[in-house]
Amino acid sequence: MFQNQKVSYSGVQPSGNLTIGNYLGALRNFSTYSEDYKCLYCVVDQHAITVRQVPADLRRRTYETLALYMACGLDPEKVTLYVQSHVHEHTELAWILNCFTMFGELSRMTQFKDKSAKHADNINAGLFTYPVLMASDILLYQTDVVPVGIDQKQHVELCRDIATRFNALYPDTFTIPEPIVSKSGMKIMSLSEPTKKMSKSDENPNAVVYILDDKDTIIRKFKRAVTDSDTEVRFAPGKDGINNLMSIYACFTGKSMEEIEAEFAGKGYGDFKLAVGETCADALAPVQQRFAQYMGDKAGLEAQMKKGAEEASYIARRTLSKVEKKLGFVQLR
Ligand code: AQP
Repeated sequence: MFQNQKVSYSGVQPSGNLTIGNYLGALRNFSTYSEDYKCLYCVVDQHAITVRQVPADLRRRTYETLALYMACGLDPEKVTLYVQSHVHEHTELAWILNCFTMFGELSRMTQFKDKSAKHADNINAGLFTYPVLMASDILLYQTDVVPVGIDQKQHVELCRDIATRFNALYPDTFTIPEPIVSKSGMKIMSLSEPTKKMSKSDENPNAVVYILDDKDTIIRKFKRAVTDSDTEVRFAPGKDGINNLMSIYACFTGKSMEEIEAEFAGKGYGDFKLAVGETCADALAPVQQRFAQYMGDKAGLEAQMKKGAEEASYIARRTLSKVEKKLGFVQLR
């Protein structure tokens, strides 16, 4: 579709303040594809309403997420950055794909199980069909690669199954996408419950390091991170807290676990936690500076949203029209 250029697609929900899990698992890796791929990165606001949102917060975070994309190095002149609800083809294709997705498949999704346990008073149909909307996001753009954190790999695999099923009935409709999990493959865990994923919607702010936290806050949060009664900085089974901190340090420094163990040999957890906090804060400082500049220009962000939506719509329309034609919908000219 893009003169033989491959397509990279991903999205982030504006469902809370973005965390270092979102940064290390996804955002930081998006710019890797800017040179060789046609890239589209979306602020997936329609996914966010599967759990209740305060409208003013959702609106503010939609701007912030777009600004963070740019602050993380995505140049809107080279990549398409847009907001999901601005391109109506996402929900239109999602309806069609719902009819090609099995109840049993959706019931097996880990995120659905986790989120329905967390929001037992609001297990809505959107939460259940979330992966179908995500499949629609990806397939609309004939995507080749989807850079995601490991927690989202299952959804991309379901998307592949849906596309393969559709293609078997209506050949050559969708490109089958490949999930790309960053080399470290890390799932960043909560600082207070290190067996649980670090999530932007966590109610405990001390469990989460936000991309926009200031240096003192970041250092304080790492100092308070739950570890164990051992004192040696060592990556080992059962040491979930320290393993998580070592993974975070490894992601920011590029060091191996052996190198980290050697660096902190003979030093205690206190020194290590301080180093993790300082390294993380220093790495995020330039992102925060650029973010502040972009947020200072709301009109500029809106212009980007408009440009991105136009670029995305053009491609989305072509795929949706191809799908509708194959299904036998009457197309009026
Ligand atoms: N803890 C994490 N470790 C590694 N990667 C992560 N991602 C999220 N958390 C971690 C990756 O960030 C991208 C955007 O995620 P999302 O906004 O689509 O939703 P999510 O995966 O549900 O992220 P959150 O932070 O947990 O949001 P809430 O709390 O709203 O559910 C994805 O590529 C994801 O893999």
